Amino acid sequence: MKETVSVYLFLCLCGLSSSFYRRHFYVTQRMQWNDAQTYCREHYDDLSTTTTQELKKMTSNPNLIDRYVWVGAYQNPANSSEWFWSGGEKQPVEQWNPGEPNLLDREKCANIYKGKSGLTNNPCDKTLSFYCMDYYETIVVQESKTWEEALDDCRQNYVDLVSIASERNMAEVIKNITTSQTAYVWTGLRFLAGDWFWVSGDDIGYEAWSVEGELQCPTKNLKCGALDIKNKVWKPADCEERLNFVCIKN
Ligand SMILES: [Ca+2]
Repeated sequence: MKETVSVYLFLCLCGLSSSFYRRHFYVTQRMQWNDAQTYCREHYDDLSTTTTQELKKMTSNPNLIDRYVWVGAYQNPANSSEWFWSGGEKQPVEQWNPGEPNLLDREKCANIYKGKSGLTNNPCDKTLSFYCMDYYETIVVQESKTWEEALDDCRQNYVDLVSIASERNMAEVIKNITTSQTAYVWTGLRFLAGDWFWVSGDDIGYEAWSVEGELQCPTKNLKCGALDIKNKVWKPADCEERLNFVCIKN
């Protein structure tokens, strides 16, 4: 039997409201919008809600097999000019591509358009591949471990070591970090083969290095990234140091 292929794409860089991150999964099986929603709710949290920033990444995913790909927005049955996300929030009008949404009496579900950064609408019974999402929260683990041990712990008991890939992620982590017993905590930041990267696969776009922080080539022992809680900056640290750490969890 052919299995549905879900391609892990990226960890959302935009903590949504109070305390979560989200991650999108591209599902290549083609379904009508309603069936896609059911599928996502069974296997993930929901059909994807996206910000404008996420839309850019999702529409430029080179693995898209369709020009149109379902996401979670649908027309309010009681008001054809109003659209909601599957999760319940209102979908902002500025996310539509020019000229969309059109044909409001029959195109009641929303999709992204490969290569363009906005949404278009289509009839809900069209069968398309789609994006599902999972939500995550952050958790501070009050055990002091080396970076490798922390990584193992997060991956075994939660999802992964945290990425702090935007200002909002930073605010999110800082807000929830009050329980740490150490002044620095491990993050998923690692230096290997000449570059710093997030172990979860996120891009290093946003940066928050301490002044002495971003050394082009860190000295031998400072190849793991810790978060300095008080100063809200990243700092290269000895991977063997024992620190509390932050994981993302479902
Ligand atoms: Ca349309």
